[in-house]
Amino acid sequence: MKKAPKQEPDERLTVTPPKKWAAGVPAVTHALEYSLEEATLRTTATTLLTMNQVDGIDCPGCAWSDPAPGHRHMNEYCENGAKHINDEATGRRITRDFFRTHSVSELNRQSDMWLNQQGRLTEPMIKRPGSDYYEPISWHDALGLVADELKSLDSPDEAAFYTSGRASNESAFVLQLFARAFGTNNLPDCSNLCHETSGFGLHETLGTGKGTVGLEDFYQADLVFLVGQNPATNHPRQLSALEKCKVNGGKIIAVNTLPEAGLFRFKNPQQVRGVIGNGIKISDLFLHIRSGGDLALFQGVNRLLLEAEDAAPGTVLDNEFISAHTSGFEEFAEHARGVSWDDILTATQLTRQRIEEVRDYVLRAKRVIVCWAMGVTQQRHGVPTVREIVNFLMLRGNLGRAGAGASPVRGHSNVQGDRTMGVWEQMPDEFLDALQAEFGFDPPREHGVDSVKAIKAMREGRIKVFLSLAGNFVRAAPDTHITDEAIRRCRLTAQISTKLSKAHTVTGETALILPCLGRTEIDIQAGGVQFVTVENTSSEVHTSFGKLPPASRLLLSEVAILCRLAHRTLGDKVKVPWLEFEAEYGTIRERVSRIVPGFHDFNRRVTRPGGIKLPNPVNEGVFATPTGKAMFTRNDFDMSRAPAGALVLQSMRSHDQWNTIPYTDNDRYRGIHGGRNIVMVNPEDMSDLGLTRGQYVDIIGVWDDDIERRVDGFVVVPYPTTRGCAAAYYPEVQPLVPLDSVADISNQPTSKGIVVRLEPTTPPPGAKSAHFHE
Ligand SMILES: Nc1nc2c(c(=O)[nH]1)N[C@H]1C(S)=C(S)[C@@H](COP(=O)(O)OP(=O)(O)OC[C@H]3O[C@@H](n4cnc5c(=O)[nH]c(N)nc54)[C@H](O)[C@@H]3O)O[C@H]1N2
Ligand SMILES: Nc1nc2c(c(=O)[nH]1)N[C@H]1C(S)=C(S)[C@@H](COP(=O)(O)OP(=O)(O)OC[C@H]3O[C@@H](n4cnc5c(=O)[nH]c(N)nc54)[C@H](O)[C@@H]3O)O[C@H]1N2
Ligand code: SF4
Ligand SMILES: [Mo]
Repeated sequence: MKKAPKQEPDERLTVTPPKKWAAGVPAVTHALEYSLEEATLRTTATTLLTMNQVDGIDCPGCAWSDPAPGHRHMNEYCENGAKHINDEATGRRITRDFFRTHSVSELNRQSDMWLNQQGRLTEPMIKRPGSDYYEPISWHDALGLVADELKSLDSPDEAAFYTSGRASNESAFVLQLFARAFGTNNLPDCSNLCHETSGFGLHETLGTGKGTVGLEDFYQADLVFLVGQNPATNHPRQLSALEKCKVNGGKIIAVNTLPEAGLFRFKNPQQVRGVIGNGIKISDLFLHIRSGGDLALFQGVNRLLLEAEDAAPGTVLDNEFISAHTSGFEEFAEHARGVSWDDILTATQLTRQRIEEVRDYVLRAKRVIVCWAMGVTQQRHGVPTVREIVNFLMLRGNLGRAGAGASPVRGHSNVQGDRTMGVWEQMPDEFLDALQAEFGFDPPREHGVDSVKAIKAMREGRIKVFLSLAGNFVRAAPDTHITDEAIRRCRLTAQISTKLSKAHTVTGETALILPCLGRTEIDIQAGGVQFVTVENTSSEVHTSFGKLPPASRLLLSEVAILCRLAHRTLGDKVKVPWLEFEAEYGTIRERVSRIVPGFHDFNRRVTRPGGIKLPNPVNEGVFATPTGKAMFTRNDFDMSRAPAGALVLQSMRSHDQWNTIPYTDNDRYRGIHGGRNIVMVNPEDMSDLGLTRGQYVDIIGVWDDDIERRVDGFVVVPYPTTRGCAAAYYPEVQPLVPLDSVADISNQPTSKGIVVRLEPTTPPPGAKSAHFHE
């Protein structure tokens, strides 16, 4: 068994210029370095060679799609996928001795990275009221205790059930079934913090919340937009798809507040030219946009397209598509024609010439895809931005045909599947009716709480039991101090987890750690060896088979934990065969096949190579909107400004982390090594604000209430971010995101649009000195 690494903090924070290309040979070396630090050579070989293969382990990283069976590379994974999988397959273990020597409050003071590095959780633990230590507890007693707490509540709505997107379809389905059979729709999830905005924007306009493109579409596209997305770090194999697009003659436009490495050049380590050559140029046009300026950009482009049509009628717009499949065009067009250029240029900080160049690329392209991620969704006006992107696509009929469409690139490997399985606080009546018909109970109809509302309800004492299926809610959610206080007010918190995190150190009066199998591990139940299923960003549902022996013999699968808990809580009150579900997951899929559209014959179809491709109604010309057509919308963009002396801060991921969990404190592509408490500022803003490079500052939130939001001791790093826009890492700056600062309509926290001031400070005790290399 591997011991936890001794922490040897790097004395130096080193800053080198950002990289201009991504991947290549260093990516392979870095992946192996991290893997071997965590796991043995044999384990690494097992995980990596079966990763993303038919009958293999689905990568627990992002939701990017696999090529069709027969077209997969022997190494069908990226540097970061290798890190994610071996972070789970680590040889390190946390035993009961660990919890005897480390109190909960002491663990709470450790860094996110340190907690994760301690290894896999191995047995159920309880922190009892008044105690500051976790102690062992049997599964029987642990689940009995949760069941008793749930049964003692005055109303089922006093409980909330959080899900993070690594949970499988099977466990997600069981969780939502349990919550609804218990009587609540309180199903907050990580999607509320991630692509909720996309779901709303797409649903309103197209009648479906999902993306409309598959991997093959990228190969055929003439033009791909990458808006507010950092593929080299967060969806690395997307670069292979973009490479194919380029080789086939496609063009790429990147829109970002930062010049991210992978937006410029990609050296594909799976190809000879990537290993020895200069790789391939990715972006043909880079738009260095102001934070939150994307809506104005697409309005500008739409206005130019309308004007081009006026100048040469019948040559620019797809009038056939517009009249057959859309509604609201006239109102939209009238509005778009009236948008002022001054406003567009101020909101985007781009020149008109730049936006005209975009128009020219668009006019030359028959097939256009727009990809976006957190740079769009975690903004106040994210929903209208997504709607405006849809307007843009519809103008030239770039929907429902090959090589074109909308691509909200999903984060977690099964975040989309969890929603498909019913993990949403607002599931539509058709889904609830189907549950009712299948299981005979009456699911609650009133919407439940999302993540932000859950925090408010816990804070006000309205939610008393918080159960989490995967994830790290206290670090993923905004306004850390408020969220922590809310969780601490709960009577019971219970975490179904693979690894230790802050989620186990910020607890209710009673807290439980319920350790579970990860996706890499062999899952044997009474009915034999089980597999689970997941859905990727292209709506393909496929299997994932665990390959490694479990990290501890005391682990249960997520499905087993949830089924036993449901059985203990509900007994025979509802006619759900929980124990049959636990014994054989095929019986869960059988039910799903009768409840969720597109899943007929689920068990048989999902085991075919490549799995099931779920139909997207948009691609069949069906729009489930009030008009039965795709809807053009009129949107107004955000002209609000940070007050003088303030900056708009985005909180983003480094190259070496998985969401709330940093693996190391390096961010290779951005040239940051040995530290995460840094804030990237445009050199001209630095001189305006009188800041020097390497200087220490506190970051202070600017928000209209009387709460002070501050993080201390961050090093200023000059960086080519857009003027007025700064950048720092998530979750370190999480305390700065106000709970009430949410996107209109979707209620998603605005983690990319945080208004802050930087206040010079003296270096904290033991501070690292920063070294800058040109
Ligand atoms: N290695 C790794 N992979 C991951 C994850 C991880 O943590 N680590 N997380 C997974 C998850 S859950 C998700 S949701 C995805 C997230 O994938 P991304 O959305 O790529 O992740 P972020 O780091 O949040 O980066 C957002 C990008 O938006 C840019 N940006 C910020 N504000 C704006 C803006 O106003 N306009 C524009 N145009 N750009 C802007 C930032 O500079 C950055 O490049 O990644 C998934 N994959
Ligand atoms: N400021 C700011 N906040 C953000 C974001 C941002 O960009 N900026 N991004 C948001 C986004 S996009 C997302 S998706 C959320 C992420 O929020 P979450 O999904 O809640 O967080 P993760 O960090 O992915 O959760 C990691 C934990 O999941 C557990 N885990 C891992 N694998 C498994 C498994 O197989 N089973 C079980 N049961 N547990 C497992 C481990 O214990 C690990 O510690 O954060 C959001 N918060
Ligand atoms: S691109 Fe995403 S799914 Fe593919 S190997 Fe990398 S992290 Fe895993
Ligand atoms: Mo996400």
